[in-house]
Amino acid sequence: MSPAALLSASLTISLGMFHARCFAQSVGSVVCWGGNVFGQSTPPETLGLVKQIAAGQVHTLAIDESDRVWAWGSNSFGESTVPKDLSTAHSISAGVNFSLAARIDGTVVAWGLNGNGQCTVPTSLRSVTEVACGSFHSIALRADGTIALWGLNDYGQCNVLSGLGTVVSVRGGGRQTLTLNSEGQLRIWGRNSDGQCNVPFDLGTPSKFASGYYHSLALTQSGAVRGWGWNPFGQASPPSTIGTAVAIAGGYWHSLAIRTDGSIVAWGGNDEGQLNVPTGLGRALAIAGGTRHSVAIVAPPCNGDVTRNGVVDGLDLAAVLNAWAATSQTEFDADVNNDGIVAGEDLAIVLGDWGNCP
Ligand SMILES: [Ca+2]
Ligand SMILES: [Ca+2]
Repeated sequence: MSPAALLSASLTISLGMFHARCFAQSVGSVVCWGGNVFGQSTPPETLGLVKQIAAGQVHTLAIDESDRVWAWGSNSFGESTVPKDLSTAHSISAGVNFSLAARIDGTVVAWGLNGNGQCTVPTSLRSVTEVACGSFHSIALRADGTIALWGLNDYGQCNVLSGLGTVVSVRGGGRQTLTLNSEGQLRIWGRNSDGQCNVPFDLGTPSKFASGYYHSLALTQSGAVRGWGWNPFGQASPPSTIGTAVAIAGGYWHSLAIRTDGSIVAWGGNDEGQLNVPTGLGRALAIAGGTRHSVAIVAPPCNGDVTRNGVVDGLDLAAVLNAWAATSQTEFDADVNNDGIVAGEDLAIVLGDWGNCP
């Protein structure tokens, strides 16, 4: 079959297929922007692909594809010195000059500033599936849906409320603790200076939730971003230009979302460039907000293998052509060279790789 005929056949086969395709891929490269006074936006050069990120006040954490924990940025309190007894982790979080990690075995390690006991992990704590940092307090979710809280408790943020139900996910804010339970109920407690604990009555069951310093964010089942709480820079007012989102994150006074096409939207305060999303990033997989910096995991270049099935063939060509013809010019990995548009260059890359296929 000639390349042209193959292409034609593939186009027919792939119509609809490309759009229905769902990447299982979850690792990518770390990209940081905004505040970098402490090097919090400069990942180590040796850092490879990562699967999880966390942004603290002025430091940043990542779990790489081998489950190892990395840290960079401010190290005034040792918050960027990963403990030697932490080999692998499945959950990380970063607060103000301290860090938390849940090891694969379910134990928790904390390091950095311990002025409020935020790094004094309860000795009996086991079976932890997720950790979250507030600014000065720590949150751990156990496999049985219960939570443990320790550290600064000036607004009751470390009091385990009754009636939380079976918790499935946790987050920390400036002085707030956030939990989502198996019934889809979001609970927020601690400091409520700006209404950040007042979950909107019409929110329904959020699919995702996040906290800024004194503002809160949620993603509805239909992908709409909601915000409430402290709002001097509009950080709690998601712009209508977001459309449908798949991920959200809060910083000190800025907020971030990933659209369905993998592009990033940032809003709120921009005093250190935390809203200046680099152009041509490619498809974002995860996002995190530090005090004045932003962190994303971006899908690695796919070269010509747009469908990421290990083979460069007519389906990859078809995927590029489909996206090229579509209104959205940045759809998925058809933007092979990650420059923000799907164009002839992307097609040329696929054709070049096709020629190199065994
Ligand atoms: Ca392919
Ligand atoms: Ca391109």
